[in-house]
Amino acid sequence: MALTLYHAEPVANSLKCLAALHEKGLPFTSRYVDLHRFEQHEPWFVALNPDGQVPVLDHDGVIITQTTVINEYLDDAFSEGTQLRPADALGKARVRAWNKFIDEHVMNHVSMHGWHRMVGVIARSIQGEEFEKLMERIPLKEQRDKWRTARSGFNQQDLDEAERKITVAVARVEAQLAKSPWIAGDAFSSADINFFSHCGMMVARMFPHIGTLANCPRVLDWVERVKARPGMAAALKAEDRTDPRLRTFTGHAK
Ligand SMILES: N[C@@H](CCC(=O)N[C@@H](CS)C(=O)NCC(=O)O)C(=O)O
Repeated sequence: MALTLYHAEPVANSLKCLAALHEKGLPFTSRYVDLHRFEQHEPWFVALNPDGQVPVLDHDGVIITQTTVINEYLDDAFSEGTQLRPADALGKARVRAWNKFIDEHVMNHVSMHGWHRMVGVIARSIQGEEFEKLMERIPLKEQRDKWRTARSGFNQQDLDEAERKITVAVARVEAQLAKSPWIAGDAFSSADINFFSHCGMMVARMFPHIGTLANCPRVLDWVERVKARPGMAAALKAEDRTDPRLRTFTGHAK
């Protein structure tokens, strides 16, 4: 059995699958894909994932994409280590509902702020002609548009609306953590990995007025509990080539 994960820095989508692999204690080859050098748009990588995005899982030569699908697959294919979803139907449904909420209503909004603050700096550092050449290689039109917008700067109204949605999501998780120790119930699950990777680990740093002790004490306590898990702690130590100046936005591990 051979597993390879193609991934970038331990944050957001890449962290989601790195954490699942470490939580399950599965041996895997880590293949760092350098987003700063646009390696995800190179032909060899687009041949693996036509969307030109990380992470990608290779299991004995079979390619699996989409983080939530990858994590479900790992849980279905391997019984070892942490079970990322409970065994019962209701427990599974709760985890799935939270993952759907995080994928559809959290991920993109935090990502917009990340792109505005971090990717924008990278995009503006590339000269016009070179930038256009790099854009030509991006397979998804949505991603090409996002790179262009990051270069010129996102609209303030869109940024404000994204922040409003993040406020709603954090309040929802805070309310849930008053009822159960983990997001989807009594056991740690892939929903905890998902919310931590896309929002929890950086909320206090990126959105200091949302991630306050007064506003979401349970979320902040939960962030510490998630970080302290050996699986997550190992995932957070993955290769990180982020420019230290940009790292301050997300609170990357290193
Ligand atoms: N829906 C995809 C999203 C993957 C995604 O957005 N990956 C980002 C990294 S967090 C990426 O590859 N960005 C580089 C790019 O789009 O050029 C998933 O869940 O796997």
